[in-house]
Amino acid sequence: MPLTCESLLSAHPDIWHAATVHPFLTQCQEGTIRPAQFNTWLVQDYRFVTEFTRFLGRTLAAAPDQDLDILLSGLNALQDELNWFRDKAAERSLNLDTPRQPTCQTYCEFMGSLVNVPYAVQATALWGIEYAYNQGWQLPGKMPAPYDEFADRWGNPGFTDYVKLLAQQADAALETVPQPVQAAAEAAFLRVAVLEKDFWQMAYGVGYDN
Ligand code: HMH
Repeated sequence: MPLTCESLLSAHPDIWHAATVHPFLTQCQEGTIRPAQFNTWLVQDYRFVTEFTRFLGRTLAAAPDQDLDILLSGLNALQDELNWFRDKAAERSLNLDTPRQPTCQTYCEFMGSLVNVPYAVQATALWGIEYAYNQGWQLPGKMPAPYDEFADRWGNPGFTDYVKLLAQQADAALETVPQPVQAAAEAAFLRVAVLEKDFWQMAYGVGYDN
């Protein structure tokens, strides 16, 4: 049986739950998140997305012809997303040059490590990273302003479709690789899940400090 994205989720429900259900998101939905926490997340996530863009670029470089179209649409969306982050930070007078916190740094280093690995591993990690936000921002239910805009960015139907296509591409890549590469893909998925959980928690470790 080849590994699939679906089989990863059903083999590891607890760790995936911890990656996608967190008080940070519940408090956004309730409108009770403290600005210091939200702003900490926002700045760190911008720093994350700059590195994630490079990771997607490396994944694109290794992709088979038939996957280029979807990955290019992802890169195109990230161009918009980086500009949107800059707008959101400016609205809140946040300094995007704030150093990365250790958790963000660790996550970025992990993505940096996915350079000389088979495409199947990169594609699985890419799907996991995107699906974590797609689920995380959707699961709490409708969010009030100003958090609705954030929930919609990763929860909107177009993004949900994109993440499904990423899963199909990862599944297709996993089908053709030997068992040790499947094991590496599973390890990458688990690492993503832990880092996602830690990333939400990071917002509570420190207040935003300009
Ligand atoms: C931490 N994971 C984190 N930030 C994001 N913006 C995404 C995933 C995007 O899917």
